[in-house]
Amino acid sequence: MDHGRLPRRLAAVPAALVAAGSLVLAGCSGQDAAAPAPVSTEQLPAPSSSAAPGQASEQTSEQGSAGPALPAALAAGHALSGTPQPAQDVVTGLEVPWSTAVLPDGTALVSERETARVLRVAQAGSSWAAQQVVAPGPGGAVPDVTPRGEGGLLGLAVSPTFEQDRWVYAYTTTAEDDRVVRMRLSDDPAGGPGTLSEPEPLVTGIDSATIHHGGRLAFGPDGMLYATTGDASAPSTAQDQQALTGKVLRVTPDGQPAPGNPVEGSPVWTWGHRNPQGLGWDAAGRAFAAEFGQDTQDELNLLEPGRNYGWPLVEGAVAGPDGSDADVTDPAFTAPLVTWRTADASPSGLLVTADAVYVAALRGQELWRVPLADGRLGQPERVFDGAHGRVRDVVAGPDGALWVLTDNTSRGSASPGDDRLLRVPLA
Ligand SMILES: [Ca+2]
Repeated sequence: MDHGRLPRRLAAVPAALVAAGSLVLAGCSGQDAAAPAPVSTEQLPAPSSSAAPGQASEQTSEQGSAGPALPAALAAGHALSGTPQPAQDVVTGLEVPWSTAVLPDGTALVSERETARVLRVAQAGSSWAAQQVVAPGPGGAVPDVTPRGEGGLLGLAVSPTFEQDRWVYAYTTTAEDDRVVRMRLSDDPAGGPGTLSEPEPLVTGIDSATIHHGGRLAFGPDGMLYATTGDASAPSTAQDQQALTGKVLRVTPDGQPAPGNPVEGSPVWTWGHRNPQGLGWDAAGRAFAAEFGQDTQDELNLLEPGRNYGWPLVEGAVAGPDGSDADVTDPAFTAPLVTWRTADASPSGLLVTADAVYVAALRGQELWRVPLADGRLGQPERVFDGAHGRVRDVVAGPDGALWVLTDNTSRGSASPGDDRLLRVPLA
């Protein structure tokens, strides 16, 4: 990767991370198979001062305007710190929930993967209650969603300028593809949960199979929309920079390839991913992503534009299924910061707070806390110790706690319809 070819404005924003290439594997021997193995405890590279989130950047100063405000979802995470306390129920009786997104009014939206419903969680007296937002599809669901396998109604994201534009973004599986859409949320003057408009397609034609959809959406500190895509069971496409699968995409809020992407006119931001479902930024503007490995190692990565995260030549820090001849130390591949055995993690959603990266883990039935201090990661710690089953997502809740979705109804569960939105206070 020749970073010198990146447009200057991009190099000034998230890619002050270019030095990440200097991170080297240190001690991922796999010998302590019971514990996750940080592969680097070195100082993470800091973005340049001109790229501080929410500040005027080189990119925006070229446009002669102030920098974008930090998206509320990121700011809310950065305001959190402390030790996780025992979890409490916010809402019970959810059916395969996938994503939570908090609105400026202190309510939150939850997507259900298979019903394609969007629920609005609002305070009701001293507790919380969920009601279905009415969308134009059958039964008030989001239209054109065709759940299959791991696909359906997946990630949600709220526009950073929601109070002006009312856009809610969603990653969906249709009969033909995976796609990113947006819908306008209208409030109900009578105090009900509101309505969603017909979806406007923004990014279409993402190949879709039964498994490996990716599906996480998040607005970055640069105000651009990022989407994680899986390899759709076609691993080699992750190495094809023309394909939309096995990537992290970066587009404008209108769905156009974002200015300054590694290849102008392409939405591709990073590549070589298998099935990334977690995405977040720290207060310094570093991008983190979590990704499912196949049989050996799951990953927490530091993302920087134009980098190749290795799949299917490399899995975690070892040779991948197509990598019998690959040199996993080749700097052409960006190594993960942390790896887990797939049985311990299988990570989905991710939240960066002031002092940690939290990772929701499905197969590992865990909420992992990876300490983050002074730009260094610490040894991952278990928060739930299996107490809540499979865990799908973690966000900063509107009440100052972590809000966490379980995922126990999607696999022939013994307790159908009993997935939960939990709150985990920090103290
Ligand atoms: Ca990788």
